Amino acid sequence: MEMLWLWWRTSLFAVIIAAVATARPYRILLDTDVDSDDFFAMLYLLKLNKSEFDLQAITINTNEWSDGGHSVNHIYDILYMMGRDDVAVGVGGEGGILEDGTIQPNVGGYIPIIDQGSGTAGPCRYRQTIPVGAGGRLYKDTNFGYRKSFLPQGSRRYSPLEQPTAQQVLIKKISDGPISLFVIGAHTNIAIFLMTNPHLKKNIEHIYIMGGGVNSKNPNGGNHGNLYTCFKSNPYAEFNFFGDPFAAYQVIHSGIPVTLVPLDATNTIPITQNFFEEFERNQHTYEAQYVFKTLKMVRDTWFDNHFYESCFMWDSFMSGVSTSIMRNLHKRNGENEFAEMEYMNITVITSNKPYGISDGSNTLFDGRSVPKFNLSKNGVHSGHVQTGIQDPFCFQSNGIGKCKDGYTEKVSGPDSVRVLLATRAKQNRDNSSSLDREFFVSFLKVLNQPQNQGRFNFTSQFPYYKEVLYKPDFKGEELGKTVVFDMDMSAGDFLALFYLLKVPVKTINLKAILVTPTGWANAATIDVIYDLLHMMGRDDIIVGLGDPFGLNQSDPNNPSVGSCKYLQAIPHGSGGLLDSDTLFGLARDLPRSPRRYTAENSVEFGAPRNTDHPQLRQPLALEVWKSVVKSIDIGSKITILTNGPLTTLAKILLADANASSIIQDVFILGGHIDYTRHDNGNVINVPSNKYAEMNMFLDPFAAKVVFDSVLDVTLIPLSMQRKVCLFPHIIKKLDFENKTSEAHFSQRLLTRMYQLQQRNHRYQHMDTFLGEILGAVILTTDQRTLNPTFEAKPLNVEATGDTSRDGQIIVDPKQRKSIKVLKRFDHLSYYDVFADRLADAKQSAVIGSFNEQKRIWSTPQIRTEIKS
Ligand SMILES: *[C@@H]1O[C@H](CO)[C@@H](O)[C@H](O)[C@H]1NC(C)=O
Ligand SMILES: *[C@@H]1O[C@H](CO)[C@@H](O)[C@H](O)[C@H]1NC(C)=O
Ligand SMILES: *[C@@H]1O[C@H](CO)[C@@H](O)[C@H](O)[C@H]1NC(C)=O
Ligand SMILES: *[C@@H]1O[C@H](CO)[C@@H](O)[C@H](O)[C@H]1NC(C)=O
Ligand SMILES: *[C@@H]1O[C@H](CO)[C@@H](O)[C@H](O)[C@H]1NC(C)=O
Ligand SMILES: *[C@@H]1O[C@H](CO)[C@@H](O)[C@H](O)[C@H]1NC(C)=O
Ligand SMILES: *[C@@H]1O[C@H](CO)[C@@H](O)[C@H](O)[C@H]1NC(C)=O
Ligand SMILES: *[C@@H]1O[C@H](CO)[C@@H](O)[C@H](O)[C@H]1NC(C)=O
Ligand SMILES: [Ca+2]
Ligand SMILES: [Ca+2]
Repeated sequence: MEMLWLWWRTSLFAVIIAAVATARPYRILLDTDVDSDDFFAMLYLLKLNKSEFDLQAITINTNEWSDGGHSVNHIYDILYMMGRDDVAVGVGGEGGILEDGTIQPNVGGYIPIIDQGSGTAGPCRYRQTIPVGAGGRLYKDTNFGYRKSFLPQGSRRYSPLEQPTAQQVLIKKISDGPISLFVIGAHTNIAIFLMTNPHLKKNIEHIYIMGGGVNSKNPNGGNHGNLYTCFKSNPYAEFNFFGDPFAAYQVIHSGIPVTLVPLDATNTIPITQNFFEEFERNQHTYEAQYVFKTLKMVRDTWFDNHFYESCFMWDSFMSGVSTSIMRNLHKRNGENEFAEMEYMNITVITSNKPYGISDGSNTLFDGRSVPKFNLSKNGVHSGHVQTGIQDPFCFQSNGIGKCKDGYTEKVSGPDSVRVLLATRAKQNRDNSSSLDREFFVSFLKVLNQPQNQGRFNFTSQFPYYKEVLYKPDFKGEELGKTVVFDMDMSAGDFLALFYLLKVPVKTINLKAILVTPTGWANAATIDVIYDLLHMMGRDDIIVGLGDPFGLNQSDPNNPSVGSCKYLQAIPHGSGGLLDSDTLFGLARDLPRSPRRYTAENSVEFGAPRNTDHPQLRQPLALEVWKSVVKSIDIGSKITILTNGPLTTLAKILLADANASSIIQDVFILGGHIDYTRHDNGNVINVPSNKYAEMNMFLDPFAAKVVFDSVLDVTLIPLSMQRKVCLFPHIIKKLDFENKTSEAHFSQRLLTRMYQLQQRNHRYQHMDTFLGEILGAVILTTDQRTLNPTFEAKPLNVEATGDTSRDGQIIVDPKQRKSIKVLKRFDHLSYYDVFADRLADAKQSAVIGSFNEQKRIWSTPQIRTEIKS
């Protein structure tokens, strides 16, 4: 009897185990390029029942639509809203691929495999098809402005050298057990992982991909692909595959089962007006609100008048199709609720026929006796590889491009792979509904369901949230000379800005900031400037965003895209854009300004249509310039300090014939002159160019326009900046009691930069940023303090298009005009001058930090008075 009972109990136990095993959650890792559509996909996954689908990790692909620093914080915000701080997030990495093909650990995925060298600086062969500014990365990095206005902020954030890398996260999560990969960006991260960890492939059950286009026809023009900025050279590719065709090939051909949701299927699920309106009526959760807001801004800023026909559910549709297939795995042919499926044999084109040539376009073969990665000499990878939007190889006289890089072509034979492929979206089974696709119903249902709901948005995170603008009242005060600060947003520029804000207004009247995004940060970093101004109680200072391309760098046929000929000298990863974008991870500690970058726009300013709040539109540099000119008294003039490339100033000179007559003088931080053989410039990633300085190099044509103008120019050259680059000195000087908030923040920033410099060679050049404060100090201190002396020299800037010489400055006696050059100053007092200024209680921060703001927004109090 007892034996029988025991037997009964164990078999019941076995039955329970079996039930649990089939109902196991599917572990999912999502690799994303952080486009808007990616958030729709991500939130859809996060809303599903976690005991069915468990999103374990997100790795960020930084080849295309967004930048690393902005992306990682953006994803942290989403996960925080959704109560999912447990989801691992990986971005970047400093490893490279050696000349012999050895893939080092932690390759960052910033650069496609074919161009990946040893660092994170490099060209933009494929990425140049994506707009850098409005309509592209600027919109994605800021989520049209909603990232800061809507998403709550938790404690996770990017932090230099501490952020888990994409490869670390992939290795960890795939080692932990069976997992499915969802890939909704370019394939660099996943390909690098597969190439370096073949022994872990067995843990990857399946790879689901949004990408490619096999029998697809783009509704606008009938091309296979969707590279709308480059149909004339490549009408075949789809963006995700084009971002790194060689990587996509590696993934598709990895032997792991692949399901593709290509353009064939996504082209059949356009975001219709009916769906849009139904969504507008159904926003019952924060995440639904957030997605709708974003989608609406995508619509309102859409480049043509065919949004409802030409914007599709891409990544979100893929997340629906894939999870539905996973629920029906017992069926053999990918049967699912949302899409018709078919098996097809395809490949990914990575180079163009004829194969086996060597024409300088293909770094995997050119100039090598053994091709990189041991590729076959006359194989599919050995042809011409598209070099850019204007690659002459790709053009044909009929106007239809012939390059196929990134195309998922239907092929047969040994070099083809059988994949399961979605061919079209299924009709809504309920034919009385206004939603014509089954997936629309699911998407709205899932986003609005009460399960796994977002906890709050930014304004509801804090019960006493209030937007306050701090504007000082200078009435009755005597104001000093009008100054406009033109910065490229490197860490040193932010320190210089603190300094300028502390100089008494009776000495200088800082009226406006021009942001030049052709240097150390991208345009989205403009938000950090707003935050700093808010902290310092200077929401009155207007900020103008400059053009994202240097002179002669945008594409003549399509100015929203272009080359990165000079900008490629700046690393994407550590010590480069990743850190500049986030102010070395500290930008999130600044209080949040109600002012922020927004994609809001109006017809009046050339937008295709008005958005809801055109008054919030971000002013452009030229508009800000004009408004400063208008605001000053007749007869008075403007002083300009430039701390970055001279792009914005040159464009002002070219656009406004009166500008030079209203500019008193210009102080330019940059340029390297009077060097000797051992005194190199600082463009370290272009070794052939020994003597250029970064600000000149990044836009040599602009520098030439400014140098050749009639302006009264004073140069603060590299040799002078190098006299004031001792971190320990300046950090120590800032170490006084009762620090002002700005001194405290500056000291933290400098300390962090100094520690990074000591810890890792990617941060060797940190002291370059320290010297950037010098321009602001020289401009605003009187003769007695630093005792500066200047000499006049006839100078010429090299600007011919040759990157091994461009940006160098030559003393040229034939030059009729002379430029004042800072020759000497008391550099020992410099640190005191800076520290004393920041210590001064006058013109100090109005609100010290985000933490202080959180305290105010969490406690009931009347706090309307404004310090000044
Ligand atoms: C989630 O799935 C589990 C296991 O299938 C089930 O027990 C639970 O009720 C589901 N939760 C919801 C909210 O549907
Ligand atoms: C946050 O959510 C609340 C409540 O749904 C809403 O009223 C508010 O507008 C949202 N905040 C933003 C910035 O959209
Ligand atoms: C390349 O191929 C050669 C000859 O087949 C082989 O000896 C060598 O190990 C291979 N190298 C790599 C990196 O696979
Ligand atoms: C399709 O690809 C598979 C490999 O995935 C191959 O075995 C098969 O022969 C191919 N079929 C055709 C018709 O080429
Ligand atoms: C909708 O479907 C029902 C049942 O399949 C069918 O009887 C009806 O004619 C359909 N209506 C339309 C408008 O297609
Ligand atoms: C660069 O642009 C300027 C102004 O747009 C033009 O005058 C000049 O010819 C261009 N130079 C080159 C090398 O394209
Ligand atoms: C330049 O100045 C003249 C004279 O003050 C004025 O008439 C003209 O409109 C100005 N041009 C621009 C572009 O501002
Ligand atoms: C710092 O502040 C405290 C409290 O406000 C004050 O007692 C102290 O004297 C201050 N110290 C200095 C050096 O100003
Ligand atoms: Ca994507
Ligand atoms: Ca700078």
